[in-house]
Amino acid sequence: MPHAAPIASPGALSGIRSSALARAVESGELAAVVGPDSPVRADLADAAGRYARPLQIAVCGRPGTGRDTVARALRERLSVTAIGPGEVGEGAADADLWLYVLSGPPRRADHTLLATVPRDRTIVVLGKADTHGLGDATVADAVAAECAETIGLPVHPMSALLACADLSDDETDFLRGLAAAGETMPSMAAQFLTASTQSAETSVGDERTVRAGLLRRIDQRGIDIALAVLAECAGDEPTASTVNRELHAESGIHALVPAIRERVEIVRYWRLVELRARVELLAARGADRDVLEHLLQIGEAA
Ligand SMILES: Nc1nc2c(ncn2[C@@H]2O[C@H](COP(=O)(O)OP(=O)(O)O)[C@@H](O)[C@H]2O)c(=O)[nH]1
Ligand SMILES: [Mg+2]
Repeated sequence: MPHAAPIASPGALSGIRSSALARAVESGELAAVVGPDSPVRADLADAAGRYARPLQIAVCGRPGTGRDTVARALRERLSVTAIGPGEVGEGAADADLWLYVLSGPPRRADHTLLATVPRDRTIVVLGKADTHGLGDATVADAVAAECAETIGLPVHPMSALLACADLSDDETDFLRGLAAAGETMPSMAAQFLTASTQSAETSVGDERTVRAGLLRRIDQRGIDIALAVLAECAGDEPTASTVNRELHAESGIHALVPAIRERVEIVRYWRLVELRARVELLAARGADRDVLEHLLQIGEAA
């Protein structure tokens, strides 16, 4: 009986996807191909569980580019399992996709790191896009296009800080007051800190502290967007959740959804390759060998 290699050749790529193994695991019947008392039943159930685990994305890039914030944004906005540099551990080996964070035109270290991740499963973002050209998103688009040209992969501008925005009602009320007074975000961040006319106590604490907190949490562009939203809708009192939603929408994170979807088939392929390797090991042990080898056959009619 022909035995497939653990890593399928390109020719086997379509075969592996329509194999008896793929059908069994995707219909939830993998463990049931053997009897209830089979010594491999628990191993098959375990392998099926692993095959169906949630999509896992490893976030990488040079330190300081915003990797931890990107990982948090992926978890909070897209509900995927994301591993940032702070969480690297046993989970990193299970990555399905890699998300590489650039901070600008790639440097030598970026090229070196990018060469270590699988190109067909890597999505590249220009992080902290909000810091490129305050108030003019086309600047980040242009930088991202330049990066894409250099590395030969699409580059998505993204502001993870905005994707993670979680302004409170009090902070929103404070910003609403500024918008009503006609205040706009100055081009120098320090001027926002000192813009307070009086060092008044606000409902959220000392005004300077509140302003510093807002800069840290959503930065200049976030404040700029929030002030614009609050000024525009002065009549119908937008809530914190309205402002947060606008900040999330402006962050660019939603553009990653199609980029992730496009790679679902390749992720499925690599998971099947891993599953085959496990089933091959089980078959080699001998119990229920015929059943397992039948599963491993490639190119059978569905
Ligand atoms: N303006 C802005 N700052 C960000 C963004 N993402 C991260 N930062 C800030 O950059 C610093 C480093 O972030 P971190 O996620 O820990 O980067 P890491 O060292 O690559 O993990 C922190 O002060 C973040 O608040 C972003 O999208 N925009
Ligand atoms: Mg960090």
